[in-house]
Amino acid sequence: MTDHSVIPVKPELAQGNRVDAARRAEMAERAARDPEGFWREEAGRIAWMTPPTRIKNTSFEGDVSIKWFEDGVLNASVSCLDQHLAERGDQVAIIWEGDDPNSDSKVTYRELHERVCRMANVLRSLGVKKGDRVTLYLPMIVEAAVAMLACARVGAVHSIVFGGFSPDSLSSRIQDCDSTLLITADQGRRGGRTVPLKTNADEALRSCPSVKNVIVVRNTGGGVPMEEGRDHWWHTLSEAAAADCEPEPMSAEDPLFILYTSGSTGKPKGVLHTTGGYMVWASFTHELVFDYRPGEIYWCTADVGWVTGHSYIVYGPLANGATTLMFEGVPNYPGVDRCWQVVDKHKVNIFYTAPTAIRALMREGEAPVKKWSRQSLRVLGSVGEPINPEAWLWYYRVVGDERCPIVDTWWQTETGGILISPLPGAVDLKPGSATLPLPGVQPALVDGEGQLLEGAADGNLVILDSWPGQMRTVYKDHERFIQTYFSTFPGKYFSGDGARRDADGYYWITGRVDDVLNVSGHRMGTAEIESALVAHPKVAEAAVVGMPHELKGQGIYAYVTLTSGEEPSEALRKELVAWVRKEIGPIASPDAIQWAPGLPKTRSGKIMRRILRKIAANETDSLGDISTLADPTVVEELIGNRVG
Ligand code: 6R9
Repeated sequence: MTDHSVIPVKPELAQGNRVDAARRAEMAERAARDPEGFWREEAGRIAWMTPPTRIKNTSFEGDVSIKWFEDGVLNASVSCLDQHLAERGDQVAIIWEGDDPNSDSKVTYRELHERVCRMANVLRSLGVKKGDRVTLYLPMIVEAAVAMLACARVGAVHSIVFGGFSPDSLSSRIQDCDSTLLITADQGRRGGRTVPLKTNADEALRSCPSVKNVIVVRNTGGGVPMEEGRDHWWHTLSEAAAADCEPEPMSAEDPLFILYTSGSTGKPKGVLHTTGGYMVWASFTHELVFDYRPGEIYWCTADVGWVTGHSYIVYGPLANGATTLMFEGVPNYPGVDRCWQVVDKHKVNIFYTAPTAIRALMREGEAPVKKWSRQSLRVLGSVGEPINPEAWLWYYRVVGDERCPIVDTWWQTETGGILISPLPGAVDLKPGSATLPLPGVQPALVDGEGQLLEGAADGNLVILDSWPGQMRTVYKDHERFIQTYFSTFPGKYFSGDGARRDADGYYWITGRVDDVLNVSGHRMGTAEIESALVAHPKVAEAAVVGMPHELKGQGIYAYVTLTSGEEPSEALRKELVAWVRKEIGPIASPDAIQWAPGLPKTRSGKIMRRILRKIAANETDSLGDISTLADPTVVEELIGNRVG
């Protein structure tokens, strides 16, 4: 099937949708013509202590300044909790499904409110004040959502570090934002294995003098050392705390959270999101893109350590009064039918996952899917990387029985929420395309010189004007924010992605055009992996590129030059893989390491990654011009010793 195949909206399935094609067009037109009026109304979807009168005050020029709803006052936890108590206090807010299929629990809005208030009081009693940074290093347990909302309630800025990251990655993220408090758990559980969170945290904290207190959730009960005066059990503190807590009044532009993400250079950046615009965007997009209807059960399989977990497990769904399912485990444990078993068990209506999971499940065939009814499913979503049409069609045909529209949602940590996606029942689908921008979003394509491209075209994906959920700055480094996103094409936000636009105006994201890899939907900077490798005493130089990978989308291919006197060996290869896992985390494990006595460099000493990418992808008949290399013979040598 070609990518020009269209799957039109099925009118019988679109009945009851909040937004149909006409309404979508009306919204897009209004948002473009009268952004102030449009966003003033949409701001009403969240709870304000003082509603904003100034709506949009943004500039992509010069110093780049982005402010939305700036004179509004609110607290994100009130929008997610207090706002719902009168109408749906006894409705389930979070369904927690454990790694072990026999463990689950349900938390109502009223219970969640109480748990958040208690933890917020605990934070205050430990001296946490508005603006302080709190780092969270937690598994997928209800306490993760409680901790986020408790930070929001007292005005502290949370920084979540994915539980799969190493002690080193954790400590550098704590140091960058000077957190004074860390919340972690004894251990996590994933796919039947335990994750030593507290042990990792202890190791990380040896180089984090700013952290004065550690709150530890007793999760698995696995014994862990507690440091007198520094470490406190979550349950002890929270049982002793009062069950209500005054929310801190926050200005719309006060920070809500920092989330570190990989870029093409240097260490991960602290992406900063503020309160008002982010909350409006999370709520608006969650409702529109998933056509969320009151009473529905919604499941996003992401981890709260990534932005998808922030916006589409916690803030968006809770702001909308949804029932959000939080899953501790992995899609293939204890069996490859786990997702569909959970869908039937909890009658999930909306299911949102990543292409890498779909591809892995697709490989197991249809039987594990067909074993379960999946009758409750109504909308399916995809996020994190381009979805190939084969996987899209399998998802549509096998998982959704051709009944559920698929929303392929393009966005980034930086964008706060979804920017390009079909709306169910309002936009005809094309397998593999993220389709059209949401109302209020102005994407465009530019060529290498920054010239706007019209009509059907292939280019760099930029956004021409601000939307409320946009990141505001890189934490403590506004210059880097301007440099990274607004200097390549001045006056425009550059996403780092390439895209094609077809004759219908549909966007097809082709992937990163910078040195960022997307491995199973996780962003990895090649520079980070390279610096981990060269930190090994036997490595003189390293160059990392992406290679096509059937399941992960992209795999990690590393070229390594050893220090003189060192000999390549299988043992050393294993040692380097283990080293990178330890330095960054398992998600950064190289899939292939090629010993490279020399790397292709220009005369000025720049590594020509274009050539390394071609060799890794086994496309050596199209290397292009190599005449500018200082020593073209290294290329022959590298081709001859390609791995895999
Ligand atoms: C939400 C999230 C962002 C990068 C982004 C792009 C890729 C995300 C995509 C997609 C094609 C989609 N990406 N969604 N590519 N189609 N539907 O994943 O944030 O971790 O910051 O990654 O992921 O390359 O630039 P983040």
